[in-house]
Amino acid sequence: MAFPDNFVWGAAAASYQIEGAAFADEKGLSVWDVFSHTPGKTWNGDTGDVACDHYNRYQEDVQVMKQIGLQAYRLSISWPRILPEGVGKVNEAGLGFYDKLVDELLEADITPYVTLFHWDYPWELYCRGGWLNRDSADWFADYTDIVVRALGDRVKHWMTLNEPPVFVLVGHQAGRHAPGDQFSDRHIARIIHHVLLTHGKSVQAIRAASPQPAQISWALNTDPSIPVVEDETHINAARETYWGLSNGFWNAGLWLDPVLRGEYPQAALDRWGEYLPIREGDLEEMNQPLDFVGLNIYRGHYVAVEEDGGSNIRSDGRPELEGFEEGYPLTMMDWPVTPEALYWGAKWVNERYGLPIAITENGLASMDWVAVDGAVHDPNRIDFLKRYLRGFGKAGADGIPLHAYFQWSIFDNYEWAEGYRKRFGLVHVNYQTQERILKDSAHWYRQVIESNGAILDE
Ligand code: GBH
Repeated sequence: MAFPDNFVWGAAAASYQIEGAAFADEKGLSVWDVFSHTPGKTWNGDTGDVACDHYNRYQEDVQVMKQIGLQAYRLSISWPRILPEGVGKVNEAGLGFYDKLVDELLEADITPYVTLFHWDYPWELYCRGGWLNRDSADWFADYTDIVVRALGDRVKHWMTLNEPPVFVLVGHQAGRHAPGDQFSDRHIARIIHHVLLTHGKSVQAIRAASPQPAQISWALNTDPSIPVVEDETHINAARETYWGLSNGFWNAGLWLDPVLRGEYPQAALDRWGEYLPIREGDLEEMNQPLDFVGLNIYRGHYVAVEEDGGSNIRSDGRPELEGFEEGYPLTMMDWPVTPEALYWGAKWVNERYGLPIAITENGLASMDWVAVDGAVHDPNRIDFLKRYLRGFGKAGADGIPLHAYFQWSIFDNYEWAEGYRKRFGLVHVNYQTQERILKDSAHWYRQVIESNGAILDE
């Protein structure tokens, strides 16, 4: 059996990418509100001010999810909607939105999987040092407590942070995402330590506040190494590449070892130890039991072993891909289609930590064809999802415990610095009219769900 009987089929989205209503009902500013309104930062100057207007259309949107037959929906909560200043006074209107959304989902028989933070960091807290400030862990734990007290009677699946390497590195090192900083390694290491501490404190806050046994994880982005030949030599080389620290701060072990083993990888200590502000007890705080590992996977990197015994890995940890990636189809993000990524991602992480695996995001941006008959044809999306899902099913057939799969994304939405030009949805959104149209892939995904993946073999 590739997909177990209790496997969960879902789709995901995130607050700033779909809600709109960026200045409504006393919501505070997030770093993304400020960044997207800064000239030159996003494609076409696009902002999330309106996005899919999901804040006002959530009832209709839940009906769309129901039509697709989703068993679960992964949403995120806007921290400054709940706490306009990040800490302190609670905004009941903001909390009320998620309260109603959760009820609407349960009414439709869709299980909410709630991510507490998907990048819309409170501007007020950024002004107090943001992630550089060690207090950020306690600020987040307080916020967690408020949300879990409000929703925990109905929500039992929680994720703390979405893609910590991306918001830390793209937001604070490359500066291409909010808040747009370009810090040195010293500051980045400090931020990473605080983010890991935040995760651990948040997990503890969830367990303490939840009135029912909660299922907890986070959503870590990772680009798995894939052996180009499935023999022992290549598999070992791919494993070594994956856990080796040649891709620096992006390395999955840097993020997962503290959380699941209570220690930084030795190579990370050798490299950044003097920058990590480790205090007594920090690693224990980070190392809280999780119920599954959530992985966001869009692509992998092929690993080849050369005749002299070396491999094709460059100093930045990325394989030299000439001859492999060339000729591979690229998605509209220019990421190559590498369907084995879900198999190897599940395999590497499960063999090291032993936990069930959820794919918390997977999908692609594609050029969709809005036809004269009103349908939206997206054959590339069906092809992509089918091949990636077969890879994930293979992991299940190999005995790896699979928990869930969340397609990214239920709707076309605000693709951060790329604005609205990149469409990831199962559902097309006409941004002029806010009309939603199910793409061909949505109809296809409905059948995948109904058959618990059996149609993938056809
Ligand atoms: C996710 O980020 C986000 O969680 C989500 O909000 C977003 O809309 C979605 O994915 C689509 O972008 O080596 O140049 O080929 C994606 C994080 C990290 C995935 C880098 C692709 C490889 C880029 N990405 N990764 S490259």
